[in-house]
Amino acid sequence: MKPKVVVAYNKVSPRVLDFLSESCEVTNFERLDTESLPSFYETLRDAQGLLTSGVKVDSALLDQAPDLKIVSNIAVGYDNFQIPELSKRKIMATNTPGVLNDTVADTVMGLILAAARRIPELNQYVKRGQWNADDGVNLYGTDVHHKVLGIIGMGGIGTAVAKRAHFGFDMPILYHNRSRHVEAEQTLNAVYCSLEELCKQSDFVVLLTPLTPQTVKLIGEKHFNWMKNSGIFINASRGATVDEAALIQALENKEILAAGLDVFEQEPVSPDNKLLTMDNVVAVPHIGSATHETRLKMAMLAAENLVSGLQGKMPPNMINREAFENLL
Ligand code: 8YV
Repeated sequence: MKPKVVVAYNKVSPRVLDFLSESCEVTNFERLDTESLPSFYETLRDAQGLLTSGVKVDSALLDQAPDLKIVSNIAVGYDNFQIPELSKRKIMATNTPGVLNDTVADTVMGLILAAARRIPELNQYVKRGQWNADDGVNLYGTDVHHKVLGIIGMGGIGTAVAKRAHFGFDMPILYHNRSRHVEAEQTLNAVYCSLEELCKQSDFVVLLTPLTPQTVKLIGEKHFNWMKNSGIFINASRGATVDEAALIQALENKEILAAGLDVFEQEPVSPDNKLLTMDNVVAVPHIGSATHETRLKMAMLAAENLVSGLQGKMPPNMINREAFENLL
């Protein structure tokens, strides 16, 4: 009998569903809302696999899914998974590292350029018919090339950003990370430094750290004070890694020049959020990895992780490997 798998992801490609259906009995929930939730939980009751993106997998959900063997996230970040709880129940957890690095790095460079050169603001200006021949200095932005880039979180995405900045924009790179990245130091001249030094010396501060209990509100008032008044802050990690109230205050008080944000404390962001009223804030709706090509690769990799786990193998991108060392 094929194992039962629940897919909870909006618009998973038919190619991924076909691949899963070769070895699993698949039930697909494109959206979880009050209407579909009872049937989602009902289906989970005897499911062995769950393929999802961003759905909170905690003890409340796991209590409804006693047969679950593996949960596979279509994302590199897995702050939606309660890992200790999954490990305790001997449920495998997987994610999708690597395949999204270049795409997210492109988004980060887009946010840097958009914020520095005021592209969304000036796009509106032109489209509203406000452009006139006398315009001059009031349209100026700030250079990106040759400016200092500070990267907080030098993993695969951070390295892909650093490559673009080093080779394409001649930017000196500073970075802060849990561990040293020798290759980035050797090939990109990246210089390791403390968070304080990074904030003080960078023209652009890019936050890419995963959300963990240690990184909640990692960046707050102190860090914005350390940053240059001409500094631009970019967040492409998770909204919760930044104290959003402190960011709003720093922008209002002109402690920093601008921000480019892919992520927010609350998503979708509330229309009342003050950040949305600021011309010097470039905001996009958590689209870091959102291209057709990359989202397909992520979903396929997540499906492969799921199938290999259900076949009793160690999935290639296992998060809680230590919980299984003696079992698989
Ligand atoms: C997606 C992400 O937004 O991979 C991550 O951690 O944040 C993004 O790629 C996520 O998969 C939600 O769909």
